[in-house]
Amino acid sequence: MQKMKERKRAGLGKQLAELHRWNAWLVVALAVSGLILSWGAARGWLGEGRVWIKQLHIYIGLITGIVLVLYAPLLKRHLKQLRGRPGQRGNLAFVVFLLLGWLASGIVLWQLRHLPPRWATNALVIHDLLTWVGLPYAAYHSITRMRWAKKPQRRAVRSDDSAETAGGSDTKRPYAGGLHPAASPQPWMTRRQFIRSAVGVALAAAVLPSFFRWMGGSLSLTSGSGNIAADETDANRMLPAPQPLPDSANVIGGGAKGSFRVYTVTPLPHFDSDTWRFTIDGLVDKPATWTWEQFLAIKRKVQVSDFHCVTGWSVYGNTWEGIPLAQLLDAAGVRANAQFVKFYSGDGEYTDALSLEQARMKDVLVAVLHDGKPIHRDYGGPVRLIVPGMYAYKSVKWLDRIELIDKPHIGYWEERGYDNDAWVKA
Ligand SMILES: Nc1nc2c(c(=O)[nH]1)N[C@H]1C(S)=C(S)[C@@H](COP(=O)(O)O)O[C@H]1N2
Ligand SMILES: [Mo]
Repeated sequence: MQKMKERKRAGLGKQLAELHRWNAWLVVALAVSGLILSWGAARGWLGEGRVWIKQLHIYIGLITGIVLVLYAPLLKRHLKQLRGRPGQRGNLAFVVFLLLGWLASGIVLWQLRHLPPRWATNALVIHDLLTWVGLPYAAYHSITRMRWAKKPQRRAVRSDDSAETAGGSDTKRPYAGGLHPAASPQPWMTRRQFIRSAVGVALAAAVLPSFFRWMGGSLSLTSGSGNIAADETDANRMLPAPQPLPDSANVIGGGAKGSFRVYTVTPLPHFDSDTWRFTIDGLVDKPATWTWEQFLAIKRKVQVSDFHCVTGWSVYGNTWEGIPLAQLLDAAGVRANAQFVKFYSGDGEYTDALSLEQARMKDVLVAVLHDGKPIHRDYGGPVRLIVPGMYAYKSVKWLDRIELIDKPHIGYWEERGYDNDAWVKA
């Protein structure tokens, strides 16, 4: 009877150890791929690889779901095994909570094209928040459990160590070594405590600054503009500054909610009104090139719209001011054989395209101001395209040329695996 119980216990221990190992490696793989995906500066040189890494991240995430399913029937016995060890039970509960949270929010992000954007917005906040908390926790957990961190060096440590594995407080437990602890002087901190604190402090120092920066940005869904502080100097030198129309100056959208993540596939370019030019050419009757001052003389309109990135973040209620694309097209006189409109970024790399019919939608804007202010260089200023009905990879930053063409053009990200159909489902 006793033996059978023991054997059963050993079997459970083995299964749990196996699942724990799997889970640990999956979390490492998810952490690495996830951090790469969130690393804005790597977008350009990763190119198509980014789309692959995203697929990989999704598949690995789904595998953690399988590990959780395999674990579920063991949960009850595992908890029983951990009776009287509140520390370890707490750890278990937290890890399961993390994994379920990552999985659920990850599935929403994976399927975001079929869901309302608000779902993805919330799922991304949850996914990120769990990552901010969960990754340092996982790092702490694995570092402090490594053999060298546990290895007792002195007797005084040993007593603490055995008490610790039993779940916390270092009193009550009978002393495991030969000597009574009182016989040797107690160090003010055991090796184990020291290592734990050092690891904790180091991780906090490494993570907290960027965490607070993220809090200030991503979580400030209610605070005003998603753009960086107004006094932050703009790398562009565009003079004179565009004067906002009243609707724009009054920010009729009430101020953008959420924050833009700065995306670029090249080093951030910058522009000077002395050399900046804007061109419309290709299959038009009246190709034209404008200087900044001439461009500012073109009649503009104000619109309020939401902005959705296909990676899950959105900025709601942007007050954009700019030239409706249809107006520019009409002025240029689109020829009958033109079928598509190609957009060029002044970064020299990024392009995208719309069909003529899409380009003539009335909310497609060649934008110059955001929430009453010139568009900051980081966010595509002085001039960027805005296509509210589609994911923002269509919204070319640093737009400086529009070309009318008769064949489809595959844009920068579409060439690297993004869907040419960029419609946001309402
Ligand atoms: N020139 C250029 N335009 C671009 C991009 C880019 O990398 N380069 N990224 C696109 C994508 S995927 C998004 S989500 C938005 C991001 O705009 P933001 O950097 O102002 O947040 O710009 C779009 N336009
Ligand atoms: Mo995007």
